[in-house]
Amino acid sequence: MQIQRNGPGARLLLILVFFVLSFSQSLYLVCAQPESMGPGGPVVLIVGSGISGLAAAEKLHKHGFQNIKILEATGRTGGRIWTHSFAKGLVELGAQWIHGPSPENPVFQLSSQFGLLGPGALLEENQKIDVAGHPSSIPVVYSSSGKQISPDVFMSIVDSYTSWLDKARNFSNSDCDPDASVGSFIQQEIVHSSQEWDKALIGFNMALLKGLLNRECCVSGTHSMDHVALCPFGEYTMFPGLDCTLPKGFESLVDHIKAQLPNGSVLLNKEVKTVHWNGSFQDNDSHVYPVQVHCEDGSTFVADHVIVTVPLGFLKKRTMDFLSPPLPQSKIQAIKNLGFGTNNKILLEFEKPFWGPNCSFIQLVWEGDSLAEPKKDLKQNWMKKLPIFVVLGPPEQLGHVLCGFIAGEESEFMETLTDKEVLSTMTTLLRQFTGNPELPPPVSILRTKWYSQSYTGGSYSYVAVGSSGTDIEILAEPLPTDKDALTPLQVLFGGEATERNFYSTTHGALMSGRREAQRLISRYPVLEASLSKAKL
Ligand code: 6YU
Repeated sequence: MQIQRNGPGARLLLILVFFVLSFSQSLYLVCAQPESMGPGGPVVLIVGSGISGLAAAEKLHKHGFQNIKILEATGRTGGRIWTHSFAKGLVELGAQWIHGPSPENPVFQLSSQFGLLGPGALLEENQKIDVAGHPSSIPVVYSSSGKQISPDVFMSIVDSYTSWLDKARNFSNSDCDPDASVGSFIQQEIVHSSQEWDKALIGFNMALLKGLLNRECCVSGTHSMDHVALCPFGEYTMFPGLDCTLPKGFESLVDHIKAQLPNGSVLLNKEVKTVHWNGSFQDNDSHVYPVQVHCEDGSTFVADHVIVTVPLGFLKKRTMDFLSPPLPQSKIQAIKNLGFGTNNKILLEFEKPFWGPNCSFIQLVWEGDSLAEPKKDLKQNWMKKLPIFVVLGPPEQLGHVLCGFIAGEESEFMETLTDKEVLSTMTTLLRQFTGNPELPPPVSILRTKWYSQSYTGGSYSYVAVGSSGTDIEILAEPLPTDKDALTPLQVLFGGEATERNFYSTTHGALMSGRREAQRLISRYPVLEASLSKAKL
């Protein structure tokens, strides 16, 4: 039968479609809304007040959810965003740069909306620069024999190294050995290329490359690039833009997001011990909820939904007992497979700078270093893993501060030492590399201990050999895992380690929080509808 556009048949069809749609919408509302939904809408608990948890709360609040509480184990909000006083100003203990600050990056968007960016970050030309994750300036390079290495020599090796790293990003799961690592791939490229090197330079070039690989370990937050999976390496996506910092500290962004929430939304010093789900838990008004959260201090909270945003490092320690009933096997395996490593900072304040005004970072090269895994005598050798000092600034506001980065087991060992021991080692190291035995020691030190932080257990996630982007997606799947769109969701998972293309970053964490908020919002169209009505 042919239906004419404006004929009675078409009208009848339209009425029928409208009727079916309205009926299925009402059916959806009845089924999708948990039976226990009390006055004020669904009760949502968020575990963790990092940028992921806060972003989830802010989005839910904006969409009409009124019963939201964030439970935070520590005495502060921000998690791995942590601005601290040091020297004459502020430094970052966690996230330092907005990676790829351009309009697509939600951390950039928010920071710009709140007026938190400096003039450089607001320049359109800076937002367009595509550095593809590589440092954009030329360092001052010192070798362990106290010599300064010519930037040309260093940069020619950097150029080759950068091209191999870019090549490593071009694999996909279909054309690559799943057991291959980024480290082994780069080593192959080095061996291949070294056949053309002047024999006298081979040892020196290897030492330079070892320094670059150690730097890469800091970027990826891993002990060795041999642990980072090759096939999914290119899934990590970078926005354009010249990395920038927040002049009032990264935590100023956290404070602005938090300020959008009603007072009392964040409960500090509330360490969640266990998330009980798939249950029937009553509140004082006899409403029944499927989830109950138990805290270490004995308090309990019932909820329709809980969004867990704790770091992967914490989940690794509590895989088997953080949830009751426990996590499904697929999630347990994903948590085990994915990598979570340590990248620490050693901040040193100097009375006077020994570096020039144009120096933005100092690269160290241990002569005689080879690509092989170094000797395990950590007490003796831990400092050899430190490849780079970034010059922080501006000196007028901060003073003269270097920030050393160190990753892996050596970084975890450094956490066990005293400040005095680390300061003394850094003084010896800098005297050796600058060739100046009289170099005055730093006047103060501050360092991070991300591995020992019980609620973090390291710095950030990476896709380890034996895992893939699919593990990230499995980690992000809500519970129950029943794919039926009408099954009420109980436990949802956010946090940087759940973003397949943007893991390990603040923008990835923020996106993950918004993603999980959206997952809930789309289950409650009635809240959306009443909010829009109220706005009219
Ligand atoms: C970025 C950068 N950056 C340096 C260093 C670190 C990180 N990142 P959170 O942990 O924040 O929140 C969870 C909360 O949960 C927390 O408050 C806990 O206390 C709480 N909690 C835990 N257990 C609990 C319980 N039981 N009960 C209640 N609460 C509980 N990112 O954008 N720029 O410059 C750096 C850097 C030293 C440690 C970084 C950087 C990572 C971000 O800091 C991090 O992803 C987010 O803040 C995490 O937020 P969240 O909310 O998820 O967790 C190819 C390829 C390569 C891939 N790598 C590329 C490199 C990019 C990373 N760059 C890093 C560089 C630096 C310097």
